[in-house]
Amino acid sequence: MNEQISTFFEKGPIFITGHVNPDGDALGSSFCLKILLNKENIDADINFDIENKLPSNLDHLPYELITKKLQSSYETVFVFDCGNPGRLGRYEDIVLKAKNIIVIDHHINPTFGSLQIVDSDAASTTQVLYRQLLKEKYEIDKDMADCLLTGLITDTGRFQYPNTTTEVFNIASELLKQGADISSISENIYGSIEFNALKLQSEIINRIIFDEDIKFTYSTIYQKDYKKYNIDAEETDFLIDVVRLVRGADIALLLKEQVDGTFKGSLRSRNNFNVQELSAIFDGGGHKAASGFSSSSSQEDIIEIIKNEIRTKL
Ligand SMILES: [Mn+2]
Repeated sequence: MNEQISTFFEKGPIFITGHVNPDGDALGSSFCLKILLNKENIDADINFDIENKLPSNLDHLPYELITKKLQSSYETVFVFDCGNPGRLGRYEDIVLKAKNIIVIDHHINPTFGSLQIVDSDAASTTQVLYRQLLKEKYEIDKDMADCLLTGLITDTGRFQYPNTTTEVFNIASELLKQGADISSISENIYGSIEFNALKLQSEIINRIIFDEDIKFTYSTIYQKDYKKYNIDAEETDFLIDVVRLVRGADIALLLKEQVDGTFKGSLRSRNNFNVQELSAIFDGGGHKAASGFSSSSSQEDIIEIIKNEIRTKL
């Protein structure tokens, strides 16, 4: 790939975005580019389709850079951590109408983009962006390093998932040299949970079911839980990691009831089981170790479908 992203820096107006309800990787990579463009005195708008508000445990990222009023169209868009345009939410049209669509990602085979800078073996999109910035000889300052490290931490489950390669550690090491503050970032993401979110966690733990035969563990969050504990849905993303803790469970599912009664599912695997294939049944996406989907089927049906699929793959 000889294409340079810098070629497109002059082809404004520019818009930067990532997948709907962005996580640490989508936000980290997007904000990193935004900071770089600011330093280069290049105008760029940045925003995401967010259901409620941006997650508080990622608010070490420069949320203040979010663009309040967007233009109606853009010449160039940069899309981070998003494998298909349907995951852009309300920005799908604005992205697909742009002349230059630059997709920087680590999902398997993104389905769009006039230029794709993609490595599905990379642990995070920030890893892909880091390599690209290095290749194009950009200097990475502390603020950019904090953004890139955030994606690396969250998408490797704090350097624990099988995608945690020596390159991941080398990049993390370089980012620390640039001043990235790993301890305060980690503390913000994992070390402090809203009191009510912690109480909600106890309910989710109570509901965990462990199907030992197929090494499958799952639990559910209902709308009534959000009300009871006065919590926004985006503050509960970490709960899948709690469901995943059960010893002997290789596959974990957290179902999250939506306002309209449908469900969103988050899947994680501990071994080499490919949970992306489970999400694909519901047209969802993601990676081998972490994936997600939406479904209007009943809770019971979703769980049954997943159990059956696991059985066929054992
Ligand atoms: Mn990612």
